[in-house]
Amino acid sequence: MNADDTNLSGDPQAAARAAAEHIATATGISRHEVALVLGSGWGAAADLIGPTVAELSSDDVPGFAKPAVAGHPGTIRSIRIGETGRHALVLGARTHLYEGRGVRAVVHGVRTAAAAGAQTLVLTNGCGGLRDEWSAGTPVLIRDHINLTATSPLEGATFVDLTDAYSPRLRALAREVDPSLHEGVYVQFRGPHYETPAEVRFAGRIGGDLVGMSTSLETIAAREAGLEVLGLSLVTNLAAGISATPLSHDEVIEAGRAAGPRISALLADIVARI
Ligand code: 8IG
Repeated sequence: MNADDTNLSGDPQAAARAAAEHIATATGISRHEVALVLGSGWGAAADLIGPTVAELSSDDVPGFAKPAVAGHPGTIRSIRIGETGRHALVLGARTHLYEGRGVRAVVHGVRTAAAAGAQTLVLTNGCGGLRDEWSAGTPVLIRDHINLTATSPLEGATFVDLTDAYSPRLRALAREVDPSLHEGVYVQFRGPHYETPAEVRFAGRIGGDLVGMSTSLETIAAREAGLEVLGLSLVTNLAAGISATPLSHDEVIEAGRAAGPRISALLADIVARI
């Protein structure tokens, strides 16, 4: 291994392979077929997927750092999926673009998941909702995204098709588990500030239903790596100007806590069928 392979200033794919090797050695699981990124509100879901085989502190894994956000645990877990003999790699530590570590750091977890053998990636997040019928605590399937970060995780002339970036097959599977699931278009802003009401109206006019600060860049990197992506948002607050009250991070944490049991069961049921 080159010294450079363990950080993100060299070849990012080599850094991902180094992280995947570390995970395989530290967990004793050579291949993780499914990977999940658990965002705000989704943290409890891992426990229902199956027994935890190993838990690593993310800052022990090459290229990962301690998470910056309250309510986002900094662990990477290997979980056996029910009795299937397959394993899920659960990334509890997402890096957001607004942390300033660069876009390579944002998608390092996704590239590591691909290098660890994953063919399916479940991306979850907490977000703002634009539809007033989607109250805080409503889970929504991501049908498509609009990336308003003005950046891409792809470097050089890497042209990746994003038609059906959010797998129609996995969306149908999720709706088999819960036919009441809504679908929406996720708009990624850079953050960390929430949007103004005018920006939320803009997001709606260009076709968005959800606003957040993650997921789109991860999906782009996942599609580059050939992963099949399922995106699940939890509306933890109505977006600015949609609700009468100002947004607060406490509200976000509380909505996630209250919705926890339902969305955890939903996620575990979906993962069991992937
Ligand atoms: I949780 O209202 C959460 N994340 N951009 N807007 C944006 N991100 C969010 C929001 C929101 N709520």
